[in-house]
Amino acid sequence: MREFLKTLKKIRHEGPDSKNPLAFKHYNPNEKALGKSMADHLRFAVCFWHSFKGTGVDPFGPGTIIRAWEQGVDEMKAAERTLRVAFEFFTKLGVRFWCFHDRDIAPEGQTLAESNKRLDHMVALAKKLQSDTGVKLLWGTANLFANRRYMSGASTNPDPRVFAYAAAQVKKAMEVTQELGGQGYVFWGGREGYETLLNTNMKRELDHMARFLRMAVDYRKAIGFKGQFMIEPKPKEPTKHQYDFDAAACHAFLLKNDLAGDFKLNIEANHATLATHTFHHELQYAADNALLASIDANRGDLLLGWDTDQFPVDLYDTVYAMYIVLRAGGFKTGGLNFDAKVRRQSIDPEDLFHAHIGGMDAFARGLKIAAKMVKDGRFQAFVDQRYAGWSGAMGQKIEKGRVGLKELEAYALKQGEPGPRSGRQELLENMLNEYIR
Ligand code: XUL
Ligand code: CO
Repeated sequence: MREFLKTLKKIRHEGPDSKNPLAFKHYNPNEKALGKSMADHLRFAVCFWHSFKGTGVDPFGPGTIIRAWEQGVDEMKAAERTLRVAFEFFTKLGVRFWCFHDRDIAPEGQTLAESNKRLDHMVALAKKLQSDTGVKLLWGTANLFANRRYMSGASTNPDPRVFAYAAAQVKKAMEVTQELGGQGYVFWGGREGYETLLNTNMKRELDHMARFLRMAVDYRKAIGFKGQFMIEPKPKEPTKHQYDFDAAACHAFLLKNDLAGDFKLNIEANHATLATHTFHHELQYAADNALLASIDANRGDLLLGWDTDQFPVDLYDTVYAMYIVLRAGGFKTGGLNFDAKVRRQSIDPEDLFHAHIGGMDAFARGLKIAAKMVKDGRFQAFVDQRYAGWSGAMGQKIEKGRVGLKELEAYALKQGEPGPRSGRQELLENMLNEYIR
């Protein structure tokens, strides 16, 4: 295999005292936490769109990132080279998974038929590269938001011809995801939302979105695709109001439309914060409702307040996240996909390594710390003790639905004032800091 990233070697674990920026300090794939290897716990994936198609474009100027391997060749040759470089990168970084949108790996053609042909060509190459390197596909998806035909949405477009085009694209993207052994398929809302209710029939659009997802479920069954279907919540961007606002909104939509058994969620950190939730709130909601399948690992910036998609380096975030993932039983088909992009000034291929090494080390530390928290059981013991009354006679009667307001009134009159107890937040925050070091 031709090397494009010649100067960059395989990234190895050198331990916490290493000063080598191109080495892992904490991520050690075979090291065990709670009886399972770090690689199996974390299931890292590189996302193709940001890391290999991102150019650093922002609203004030065009891209700043120019990749040498894409220069001086036609767009299909550039696509082939980019895919080869990506697999070289995955291998040198030591990740076991990748994720892509149809249009990231194969540029769109003049017609749908040509786009499909181009995609087939690139999928054949991806299949070969997967088998040469052992890197697997975590999930695939379709880009139903970049082309101008989707400016008013895909499945929620006022024009059924656009709905049909999007359906055709999802059908094909699902087929190629299956061809590549994808463990999941993601539906992120793209432009499914609205800018103004003055031109929008929200009820009709949401019914169409449900119809679209139902068709996808039917087709998955027809072709025997076993991958996990996921919805990725996001509250805004690109539209002012995205329909898949947050985990709870997605859950309600799935329940209403009898789709809850067919979908789980892919929770993205920066989408959670855009919804004015914490990342761990969204993870906990998903876990509590058996909806937590996968994570798009990144972070936002409080001062910017938009979807900056930065690489995750905040230890509190990774500790909280892994504490929830571990207690939810870990990833099955999902993993940690770095849906994150290097900054506009980070123009060298080397920056892609720094970004991923930092993210992987931050999650490895998060995992180690969270595993210790689970093992010690101090936080769990506190919570159990706080709710201990519910295991008592009256608590159980309430939980089992054996009493009503009348019985509770009699009980309260007899009991008198319950007497409040401290929630001990500061004590618990200090205890968390004992672990984060
Ligand atoms: C957009 C986003 C997407 C999805 C896949 O904010 O997160 O890249 O992850 O379509
Ligand atoms: Co995402």
